[in-house]
Amino acid sequence: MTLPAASARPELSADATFPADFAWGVATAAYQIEGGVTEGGRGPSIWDTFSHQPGTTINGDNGDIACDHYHRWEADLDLMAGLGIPSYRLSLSWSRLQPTGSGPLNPEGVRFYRDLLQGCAARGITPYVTLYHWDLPQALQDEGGWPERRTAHRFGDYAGLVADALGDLAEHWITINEPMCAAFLGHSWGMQAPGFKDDSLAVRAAHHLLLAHGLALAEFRTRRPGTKLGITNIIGNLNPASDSVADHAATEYWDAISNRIFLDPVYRGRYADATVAAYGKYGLTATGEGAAAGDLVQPGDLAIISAPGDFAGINHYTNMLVAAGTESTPNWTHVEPAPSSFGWSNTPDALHAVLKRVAAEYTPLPLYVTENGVTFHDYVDPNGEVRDPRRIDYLRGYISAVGEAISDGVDVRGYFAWSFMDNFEWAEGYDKRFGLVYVDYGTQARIPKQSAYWYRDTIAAHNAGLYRRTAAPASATA
Ligand code: IFM
Repeated sequence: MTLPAASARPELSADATFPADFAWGVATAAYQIEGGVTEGGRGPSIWDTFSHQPGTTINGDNGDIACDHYHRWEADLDLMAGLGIPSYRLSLSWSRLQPTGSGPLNPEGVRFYRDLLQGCAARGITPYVTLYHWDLPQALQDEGGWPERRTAHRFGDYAGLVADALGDLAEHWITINEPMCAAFLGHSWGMQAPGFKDDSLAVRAAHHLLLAHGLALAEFRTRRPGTKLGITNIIGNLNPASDSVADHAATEYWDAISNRIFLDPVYRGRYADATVAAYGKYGLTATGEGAAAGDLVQPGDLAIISAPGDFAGINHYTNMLVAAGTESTPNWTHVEPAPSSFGWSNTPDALHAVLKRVAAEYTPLPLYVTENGVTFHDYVDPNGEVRDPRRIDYLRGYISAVGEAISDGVDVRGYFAWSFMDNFEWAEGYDKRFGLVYVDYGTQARIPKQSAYWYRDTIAAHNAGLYRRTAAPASATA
């Protein structure tokens, strides 16, 4: 494919700075793009099961074929390289690598990911690899899934095997993507796999996902001491809808059960009092001190969960106004203006605020924005082009916000646009298009959107030294 020539220098905020080696990237996840769900010895995952149940996804969509990346990965990497994108965050399908979630790795799965990661290297693309992006092997779900403690240990075992089999091919490893969604969207809100609506299961899943993170980190530390490790959390920016005491209290409550439930244990080594106040009824305690056998939080769990990582991954999409409602009913609204086709806002200051908050309140570790992006009703125009000026506006704002946070002293090392290409957006199926590259699902043609060229030119402008540079901070490791 011949790509259009670079346009004029894309403008970012004059207050933005970036380190010379800033990681400019795009992100995807296995189930959302791979397809090939019965090929290469892959076992079923909870997303295969869930998406095949009537009424769970828009239009009954599923990931059986998705972007057919399993067969088209070479052309996809060629396109990425052609767009000058130097970093790629991808995830491994647990059930492709270990079909039932225990036992030895599947050699065909290992071969696929070794080829993929070596394919990145061959094209000068640096991979950032996520071990778990929501696709639990169905066999482990049949034994109770994340609400069961043993699943965390299965994940630790899996991580150790992956470290041995693939750990030489990437430096940066993310243990778990967005435990908030895996736990709560999957076990409390019922809108994602495995589709439960039970807060107690969600809280148990949350703790075990965090424990799984810590166990995986320990396995990698032992087997691949040179790798850089971290967990990715999705962090919303929450503000009270009014000055009322009730709205402030509601905001703190939602912060405790959506953000702090994952940030505090990893970076402070204990669950916040506000989180325990909300979920103590399901067995959550601050540290597990004095727990009896069988209690949810065991002595030692928080030490495992808070073992030092090398970076913190932040996914950010939404800015929310929180109004008092009932304890069990979210009463928040996304902030206008310019809602996406998801109804999400275009409010870059929210990302700036999240980065500053995590750095100020939680960790001195380098931060990576491991996902950020937006959906619109993109379409191919009669000239065969996909014009998405609102996505360009969104990216310009959010990338500027990252650069401004860096200028303010926050150590941000990279930004990964979600997503490289349109893909299976979970319960929203193929209805929501997040990609920089348009996917025609009928033909599997890839058509870079205007925003892909804008991103290419932004990266090129950075490489040419057209944006202000930050010296790399001395503090950091990753
Ligand atoms: O598509 C998802 C991704 O899998 C996890 N983070 C949020 C994205 C957009 O909803």
